[in-house]
Amino acid sequence: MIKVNVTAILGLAMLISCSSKQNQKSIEKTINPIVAELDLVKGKGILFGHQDDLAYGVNWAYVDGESDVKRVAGDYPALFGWELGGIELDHTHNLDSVPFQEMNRLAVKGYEMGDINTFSWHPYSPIDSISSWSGDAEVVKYLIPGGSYHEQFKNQLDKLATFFQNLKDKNATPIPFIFRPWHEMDGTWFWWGSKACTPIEVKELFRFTIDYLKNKKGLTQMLVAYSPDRNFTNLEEYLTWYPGDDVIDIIGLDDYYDFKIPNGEQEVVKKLHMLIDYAKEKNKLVALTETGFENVSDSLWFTQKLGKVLSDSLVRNELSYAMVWRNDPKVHFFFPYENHPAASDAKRFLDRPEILLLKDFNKLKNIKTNN
Ligand code: BMA
Repeated sequence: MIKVNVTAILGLAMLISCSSKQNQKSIEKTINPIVAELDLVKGKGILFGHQDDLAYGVNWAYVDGESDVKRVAGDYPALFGWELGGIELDHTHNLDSVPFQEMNRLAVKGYEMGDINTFSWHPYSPIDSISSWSGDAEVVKYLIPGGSYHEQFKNQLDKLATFFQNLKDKNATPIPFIFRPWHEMDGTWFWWGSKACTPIEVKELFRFTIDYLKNKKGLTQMLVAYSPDRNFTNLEEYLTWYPGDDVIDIIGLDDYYDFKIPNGEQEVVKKLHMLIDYAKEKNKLVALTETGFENVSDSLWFTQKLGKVLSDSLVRNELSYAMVWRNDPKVHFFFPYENHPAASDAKRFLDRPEILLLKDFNKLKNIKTNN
């Protein structure tokens, strides 16, 4: 059923691209199926996403069919987030102990269910294997073309590419996905952050990464998200590290902190409006690529904070998705588990018509494709 719809959406995407007003015979580009799907939901709702949702939750791990979002709200998220840190060192498990084999299986399953998959990557430095959270370490300048560790970096990208190439459906067709590397570069906590390298170096790193994965490794089914953290007050600042319109498909924001300050929701809305203006001008998608409130210790956070931002009329009409971070019982969680004090509020938030879980998303795809 879903496979038929996805095929139909692909058809729709080709149709849109063929009937495009532009007379660009030489640029025969087909639209990525994820773009077609997200265009379809635009104005009708915002996909809700959750990191590692199918892998583990607060009271369970690796049980097929489980999901903390489903336990609380009766349905799966419409978008699943996954983390690839460790793959570049041939680790069998990512840095949060998720086996890569299992991640592949669950991401493929998620796709077959109708979900969109998005991947983050917190690599260990190819120079000395220090973790991503080494905000003072000078790494980037050695990785970019001409740098003394460029070949080792390419070797890391080869391993990442192999994982992505193995994301295939039953017919061995490559599964489209979103990749969100080098995020929160405006922060000071990563070795690609504002303390350790220059914007020009980050742009080069970003451009090289995508060029290599798409053009050398053939990963043309990939969409790319640009996601600084919240440290900007205008568009120019937001675009400080932007690698270019030819590289980026999704104009993103990672924002936890603004939600913690009084009336911070207005700050998030203001920032999203800047992103929306830019995305409209450039014909791109917009997403709140990472957010949440650690351990959901405000029991009304979902309706009163996140819900407030997502019900702003421009945001509601233009945002493609919003994703909350993972539920790891040993570290932290960002979606309430069953009977948690915030669970009923989270359900109320997810029940809102503008928030789309998997069934809502699939229904929208059916309606359009069956017409
Ligand atoms: C952070 C935390 C860490 C985790 C990392 C990568 O926000 O959740 O525990 O290792 O993301 O997933």
